[in-house]
Amino acid sequence: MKTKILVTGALGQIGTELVMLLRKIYGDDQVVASDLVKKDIPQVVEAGPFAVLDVTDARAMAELVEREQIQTVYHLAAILSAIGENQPQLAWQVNMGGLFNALEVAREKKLALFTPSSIACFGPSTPPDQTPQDTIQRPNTVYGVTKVAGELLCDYYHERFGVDTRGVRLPGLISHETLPGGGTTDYAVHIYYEAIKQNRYTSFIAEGTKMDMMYMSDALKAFVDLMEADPSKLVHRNAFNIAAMSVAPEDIAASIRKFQPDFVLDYDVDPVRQAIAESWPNSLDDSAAREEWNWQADYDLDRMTETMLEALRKKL
Ligand code: NAD
Ligand code: AKB
Repeated sequence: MKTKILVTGALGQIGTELVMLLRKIYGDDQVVASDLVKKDIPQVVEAGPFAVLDVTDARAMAELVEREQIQTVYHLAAILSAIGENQPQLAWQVNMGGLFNALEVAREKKLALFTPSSIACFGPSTPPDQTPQDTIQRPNTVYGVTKVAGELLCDYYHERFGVDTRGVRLPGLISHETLPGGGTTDYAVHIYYEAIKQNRYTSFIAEGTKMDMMYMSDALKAFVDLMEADPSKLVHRNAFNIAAMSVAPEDIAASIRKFQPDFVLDYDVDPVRQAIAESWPNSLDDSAAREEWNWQADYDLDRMTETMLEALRKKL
C-alpha cells in the first residue's frame, strides 16, 4: 500500500483507533488525521499531523491531499443510522457528498481509497441468516441507502476510472477507546460501560434481537489487511461481508455475568432503533472475504467481554 495516508472522520469511534494503528505501522508523520472540528483527543491530534476538514468541501479536500502529498485515503466521515433517521438530509449530504468528493480526488490524483459499508446496506427483504455476499439489498433507512449507493459508486469508480477502491461491510463495532457516534448497535458498547459503572444496563434494543457485532481490533485488522491484499485476488473489492459474532442483548449480558455474576439487564425499547435493528440481518456469511484475502476474526464474544471489562475497569 502507498503509505502517505489521510484519514477522514478521524476523531470518531473507528478513526481514533485506526489513526493510532496506522501510525504504529507506517510512522507518525505518514498519517494525516482529519475531522470536521478539532477535539481534545491528544493521542490523535497531537501525536501526528492533524487537519480540520469538512468532507463536503471538495476544494478543501483536494487542497489537503495536494499539500500533504496523500497517496491513500481511509474515508470514515459519515452520519450513522440513528442520527441519520433524525437528520436524513444531513446524512445524504455527508455520506454521499463526502464519498463523492473523496472518489473524485482519488480519481484525479490516482489515490487508493478505503471506505466502510455496513450491515445497514441490507434491509427487511434480505435473507437474514448467514446473509450471502451477493444478495437482495433494499434497506429502509437513509443511512442504509447511502451505504448501498456508496458500495455501487466505489465499484463504478474502480471499473470506469481504475481507482483502487476497497471496503468491507462492518458489523456493529465494540470498543473502549472512543464512544460510538449515534448508531443502532451502540447499545452493545454502552452495556459494557454501564456494567462497570453500575453493574446494570437498560437496553434500548429488545431481547432476542440478533445483530452481527465485532471487536474493534478485528475490524482494524480487516482495514489494513484488505488494503495490503493482492488486488489480482479481489473479486468483490468494495463490500466484503466480514463477521465475528451474532449476538442479542441477553447474549452479551450472559457473557458479562461470567465475570460479574450479579450483572442486571432490563429493557426500555426505543421503537426507532428497534425497527432499524429488525431490518438488519442476524448474521453474515463472510466466506468471500475468507477466500479472497484470508479474513478471519480473532475475538469471540467471551474474549471480547473479558477485554472490554478489563480495559473499562482501568479507564473508568
Ligand atoms: P463516528 O460517528 O464515531 O465518527 C464519524 C466521524 O465523522 C465523527 O468524528 C464526525 O465528527 C465526522 N464527521 C461528520 N460529518 C463530517 C464532515 N462533514 N466532515 C468531516 N468529518 C465529519 O463513526 P464511526 O463509527 O467511526 O464510523 C466510521 C465509518 O464506519 C462510517 O462510514 C460508518 O458508517 C462506518 N461503520 C461504522 C460502524 C460502527 O459500528 N462504528 C459499523 C458499520 C459501519
Ligand atoms: C450503526 O448502528 O449505525 C452502525 C452500523 C452497524 O453501521 N454501528
